[in-house]
Order: sequence, then C-alpha cells, then structure tokens
Amino acid sequence: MSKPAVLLIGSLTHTKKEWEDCESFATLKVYTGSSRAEFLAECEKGSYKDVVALYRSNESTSITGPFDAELVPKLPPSLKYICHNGAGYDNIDIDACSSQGIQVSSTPVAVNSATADIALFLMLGALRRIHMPYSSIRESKWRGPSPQLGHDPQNKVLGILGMGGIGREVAIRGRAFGMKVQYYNRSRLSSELEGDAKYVTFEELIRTSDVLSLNCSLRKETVGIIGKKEFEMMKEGVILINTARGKLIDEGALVAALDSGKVFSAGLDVYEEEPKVHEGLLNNPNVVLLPHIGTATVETQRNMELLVLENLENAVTKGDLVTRVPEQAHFRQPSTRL
Ligand SMILES: *[C@@H]1O[C@H](CO)[C@@H](O)[C@H](O)[C@H]1NC(C)=O
Ligand SMILES: *[C@@H]1O[C@H](CO)[C@@H](O)[C@H](O)[C@H]1NC(C)=O
Ligand SMILES: CC(=O)N[C@H]1CO[C@H](CO)[C@@H](O)[C@@H]1O
Repeated sequence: MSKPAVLLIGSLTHTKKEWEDCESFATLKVYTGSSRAEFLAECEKGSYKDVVALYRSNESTSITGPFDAELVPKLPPSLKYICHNGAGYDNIDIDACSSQGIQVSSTPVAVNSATADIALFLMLGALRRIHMPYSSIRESKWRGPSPQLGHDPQNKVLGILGMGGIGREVAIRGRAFGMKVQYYNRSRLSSELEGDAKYVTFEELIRTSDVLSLNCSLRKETVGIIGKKEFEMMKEGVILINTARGKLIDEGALVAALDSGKVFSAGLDVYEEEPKVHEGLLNNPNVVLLPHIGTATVETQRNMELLVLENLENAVTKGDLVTRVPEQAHFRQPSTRL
C-alpha cells in the first residue's frame, strides 16, 4: 500500500532531520516554486493529488499569498489538514477551510515564553523611555540633550487584553516585577489559570490599567479594538504594549494620543501595515519599536517547527491535530484509529 503524501510549502530551518524522518509514515513532497500562480498551476495539474496534509511555513505567505477564499477551494481534494507555522493564522481563511472539510492547526503554545519575554522587554523600555539614552550613547552624546526620568513597574496595574497562553506568561513576568495584574478575556479563566489576576470588564481594563498589554488574536471583532474612543478612556500617562497583531490598534489614534501626552510611551513589535511603520511612530523618541521579532529565538523557532511536524504526524497517522485552531473545535472527534 502506498503511503499518503505530505507537502511542505516554504522551508524548514531547524528540523530538517525530523522532516526527513517523516518519510517513515508519508511520501514527502516540497513546493519549490516562487509564485501564487505557479502554485495554483501545480495544484490544477494534479501534482499534489495524493497530498493529505501540508506544512505551511509563515514565510510561505510571501510566495503563495494568503490561503483565502480564492485559493482554498483550489487545493487538492485529497487535502484534509493544513499545519501552519505561526501562532497567528490571519493569513488563512478558516471558514473557507471548514467548508472544504480542511482542518487547520497553528503553533500557539510554542511561542508563549518568547513572546511574553519581548512584551516585558518592550514594557521596561517604554517605562524608561529607553530609546533616547539607548541611541544617544552610541552617538557619543551620553544621555542625550534632555535626559528624562522613567517609571518603575512596581505597584503599577498591568492590564492584559486576552488571557491565553501568552497573556498568562506576561502575567507571571509582571508579578515578578511587583505589578498588580488584571485581565479581560471573552470568557473568564478557571481559578487555577487565573491565579491572583483580577477579571475585569473590557471597559474597566481600559480605564484602570497603568500598562496595557495586548494579547488577543486578530479577528473581525478585534480589528481596531484600541482606537480613539479607548485612548480617551485610558489613564493619563498610560503605556501600551503590543506583541500580538498591528491591526488591533488604530495607529493614527495611537500617534495622536502619544503626541498629546495621554500615552506616556508605547512598546511595539507589530504594526498595522507591516513592514511599513507609521511616520508618527518612527519620529517619536518616546516609543520603543521592534521589527516583529517576538518569536525570533533559536529555541522557539525550533519548537514551532517541531510542533508543526507533530501536528502533521498526528494528522496522517491518527486523523487528528494536536493544536487545532479554536474556531474548528467542532472537528474534534474521539480518535478511534490509534
Ligand atoms: C507571518 O506572516 C505575516 C504575513 O502573512 C507577517 O505579517 C508576519 O510578520 C509574519 N510573522 C513573523 C513572526 O514573521
Ligand atoms: C478566553 O476566552 C475565549 C473565548 O471565550 C476562550 O475560548 C478561551 O478559552 C479563554 N481563555 C482561557 C485561557 O480560558
Ligand atoms: C481574548 C483573546 O482573544 N485572547 C487570546 C490571547 O491569545 C491566546 C493565545 O496565546 C488565545 O488563546 C486567546 O484566546
């Protein structure tokens, strides 16, 4: 009996051997083309007609474009699983996949610590308005022309919007710095997961946090969740941290709130129109900017790749995914094919 096939789109960096080992349960195929049109042509030609599952590297979006409502129906009919490398999967149309009977996994758990670490790095940098002194010393200007005092995290209220795996790691780190943690999530966490974090409404979170850290997924309902109205409700001198997705914030409104002094500083790893960054942010010496490097560590990149491969293996050998996207919880079936 011939083995089912799996397809890799994009490349693997840290798990080449583990990928080759997948040969024990599947025939390995790799898409090496360089455009969406070419990929669709391969699909149409039937090059992937026996492919059951595919590994989609995050970078592959730059080759095939998003897996949207146009592309998904053109995938091979044999395809049942898309294993995506990345915690965010807004470049995959989940509804389109569901209606084709295709199940999707992402890599939530693997990214938690690294993303929370970068959130804290940005928070400390924003509290200290670190950009000026940090760059002045390299320009042989010591602390720069107008050194300013920063703020301590201790006793400040850390508000976390979205208390998933990343949010909870941010909470742990915040507590270590003596912060009081409160959060909003669409549903309240169990008491074990919640710990001593206080559950508040969205509005209370916005009104009472000294530092606000965004950790919600980007969905229709969360685009621009932090805009003009929310900035108006915030405390004077609030600090905003975003390591989730740029489109959660209305960047124009953020720039205005920074310029007016309402927002003391912001720490950003993600942007509305990545890799384009708003001029008003680039020109503001009080903000701390990073070019989306939240998960850019050797350990985390390898763990993400391993988790995609684990999903791939489970998909092919057990007909189930390990970290299926939450929108597709209804696909979960008791696995009898162990
Ligand atoms: C993943 O790809 C999207 C574009 O599809 C991009 O916006 C994002 O920055 C990428 N993520 C990382 C961690 O590079
Ligand atoms: C946060 O809320 C969402 C939506 O209700 C829910 O799916 C998720 O499980 C909640 N997070 C936790 C850790 O309970
Ligand atoms: C409110 C919300 O969308 N929270 C999300 C924060 O991110 C985690 C992943 O780390 C999701 O599980 C939560 O649903």
